[in-house]
Amino acid sequence: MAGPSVHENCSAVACLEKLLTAVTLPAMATTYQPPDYFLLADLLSEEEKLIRSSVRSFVDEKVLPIIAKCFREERFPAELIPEIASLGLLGANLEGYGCAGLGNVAYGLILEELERGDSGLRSFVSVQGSLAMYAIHRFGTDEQKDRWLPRMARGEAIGCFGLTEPDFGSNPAGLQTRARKEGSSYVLNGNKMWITNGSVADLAVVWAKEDDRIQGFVVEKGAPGFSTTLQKGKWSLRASVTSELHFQDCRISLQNKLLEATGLKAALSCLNQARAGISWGALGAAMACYSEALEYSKARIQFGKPIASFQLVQAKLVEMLSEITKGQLLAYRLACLKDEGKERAEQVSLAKRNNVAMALEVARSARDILAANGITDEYCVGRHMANLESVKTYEGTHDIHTLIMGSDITGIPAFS
Ligand code: TGC
Ligand code: FAD
Repeated sequence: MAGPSVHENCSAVACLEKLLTAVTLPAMATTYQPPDYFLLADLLSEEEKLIRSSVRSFVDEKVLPIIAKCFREERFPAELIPEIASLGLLGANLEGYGCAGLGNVAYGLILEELERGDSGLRSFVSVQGSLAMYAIHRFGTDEQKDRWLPRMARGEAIGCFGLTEPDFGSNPAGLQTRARKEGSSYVLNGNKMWITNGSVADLAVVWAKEDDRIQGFVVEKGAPGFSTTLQKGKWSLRASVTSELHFQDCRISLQNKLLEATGLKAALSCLNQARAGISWGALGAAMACYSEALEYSKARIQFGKPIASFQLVQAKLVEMLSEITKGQLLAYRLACLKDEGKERAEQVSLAKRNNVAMALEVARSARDILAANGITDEYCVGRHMANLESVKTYEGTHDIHTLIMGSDITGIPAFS
């Protein structure tokens, strides 16, 4: 299998350099003090710290000033894509093809910072890098990789990942989308639903059954018989594009099959990548909520004192910080296991399940501390709380991850 060209390696290095030097550019001083009770920063390399600060500055300067308005208008801030790409954040832990080739701790820190801004932004980057690019990187032919990955890393081609269908969410094995070979084409029929980036994507990685075997295909925007419908009216992940994909006698070339992506296992192995990233992303949302609640509690006076002086408020803050700290250690260790190639899918389930449920509880507690102010979009806690309801559902619901772990520890699958 041919590796990436010299040119592509050079652009990966350029991405990384941009990421590392971004912090030296004139930047708005961040006032954000993330909780780090167990000195996790001591475990980070200088490179990881620099990457984190550059993404932190990007979020402070470019995301936070606009995100509440985007959420209100149910609009994904697509204008940020070029900068996200030029910082090397797309497919950042993939090797070659213009990708930054970062380790999983650095990649996790990127997702943590992005989700501190908004889960929708992290979703965009997760779907592009950990689902669509990863699927092509792992299962694609050399031609498919050369055609798509450099453009996807540069943000010039946007990808989506179509597994879920209207009648098959938690149980993708039953999916109904069909692919049949006809002459020099595959003909696809079926519908996908809840697909992040769907309506803005230049290519969709689509999972369909050929002779009852699940296979991966790349369907390009404009393919005859392929259309999308934007799903509107969400009260969660409003700053993210969610769409239905429709395939009606959709004709694609035989070359668009992901030859190595055979069986549900292939699709699920992509999910492992995104789920691991979510375990970091959710921390970012939780840390933003905790920080906002802590500041608020010190400034808000009731009964003549800051509410932070009341024991019940302190108990909430302590609970939030304790759970965040445990979640940080979990995500860090998972990333190290991934770097060593030792992680198991069930460990990924534990981290995704724990950290998302934790973040949702933290967001709810923070909203409670902000009380009435917590339901307005002047503060971030309500937006994060609403977003995390989706994050708890996608990439395997909380309960599906419970069953995955239950099956692992007892040896008895309880899915059906
Ligand atoms: P089961 O028989 O258990 O497994 C079928 C084959 O797959 C293997 N396998 C895995 N391989 C890699 N990674 C994993 N996590 C794997 N889990 C299972 C398994 O060993 C088997 O291999 P083989 O060789 O025997 O064929 O399959 P099942 O049909 O019983 O289903 C198991 C279950 C329920 C856990 C699975 O279907 C599941 O995970 N369901 C949840 C579906 C889900 O997570 N969908 C996510 C859609 S994408 C998305 O939500 C993107 S949101 C993105 C964003 O905006 O950020
Ligand atoms: P269902 O599977 O119908 O589940 C309903 C309830 O039943 C849940 O509580 C579930 O835990 C429970 N349940 C189901 N089976 C069992 C069981 N065996 N035992 C016990 N309880 C069970 N999908 C994609 O393919 N690509 C995407 O990009 C994508 N993006 C998304 C973005 C958003 C904003 C959202 C909300 C979803 C997205 N999804 C995407 C879909 C997501 O993966 C599914 O929603 C998820 O897998 C759950 O499927 P479902 O909603 O059909 O719920």
